[in-house]
Amino acid sequence: MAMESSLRRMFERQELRVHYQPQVGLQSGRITGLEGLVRWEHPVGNMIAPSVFVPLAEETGLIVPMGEWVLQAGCYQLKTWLDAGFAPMRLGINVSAHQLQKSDFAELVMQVLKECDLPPHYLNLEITETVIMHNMNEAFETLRRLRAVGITISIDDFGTGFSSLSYLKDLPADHLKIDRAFVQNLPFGNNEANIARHIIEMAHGLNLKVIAEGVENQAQLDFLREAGCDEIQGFLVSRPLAAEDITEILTNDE
Ligand code: G
Ligand code: G
Ligand code: NA
Ligand code: MN
Repeated sequence: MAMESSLRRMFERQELRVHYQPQVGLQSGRITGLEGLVRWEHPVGNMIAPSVFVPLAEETGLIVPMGEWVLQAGCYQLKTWLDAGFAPMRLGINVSAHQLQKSDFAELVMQVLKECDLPPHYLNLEITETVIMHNMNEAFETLRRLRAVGITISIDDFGTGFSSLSYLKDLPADHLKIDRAFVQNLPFGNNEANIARHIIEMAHGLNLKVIAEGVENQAQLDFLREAGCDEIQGFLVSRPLAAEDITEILTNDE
């Protein structure tokens, strides 16, 4: 397939970029973290949507080197921001099933942190519940090793998988990200409002901080604040942006 071969060449051509989307604390109003999101700058000019090429990269296994590249580029970039004197914040990196399954995944992550001279507590790995459920015992073991050195874990897209809630009781994680499907219709729609409120309450009971995804308007923000949500991410704060544009936002956030 044509797209697959050009996907394979993207490394040599250096067509990958990382964009960053801020996460903001609802108490402090400050930026607490940035989620790195891969972008492919195809030579034909337009960016090809990650919703198109990420699934393809997962199918072909290319997600493994791609994910490693994003991790490395993101860690170097965060280190650059920290060295420039911006306030401490986390870097969120998405991890796919293929990556988490590799027996040397934890070592690889620690190696990258070492190369970048980035203390582990700055790194937050975002893992969907579907990926964790895929091979739960081994996934838990890997997550425990990562957390033992100070790396934090977020459960991404919470509520959209087909997993049972039973895995939550022993979950080695720090944050839970409410999927935007549950945020979209807030504060309207009794069901959404109730689900969101109860996810937050349950997460806090499990000692997890809650990040709401896909927050686009003030009414959603007000509801989430009232419900005790810890942090938000979404177009209301900012779209995912190139590093230069994030530098500008960080400068204004001082
Ligand atoms: O940015 P958005 O369109 O940006 O992303 C689309 C999808 O691609 C999301 O589900 C997001 O989690 C996923 N994605 C973006 N960047 C990465 C990445 O670096 N690794 C993995 N595994 N998924 C990513
Ligand atoms: O699967 P994951 O949660 O990593 O995906 C993040 C995706 O959500 C990216 O595609 C990103 O561009 C998108 N996104 C981020 N904020 C918003 C938002 O406020 N509204 C919508 N519709 N999408 C968002
Ligand atoms: Na994510
Ligand atoms: Mn998500």
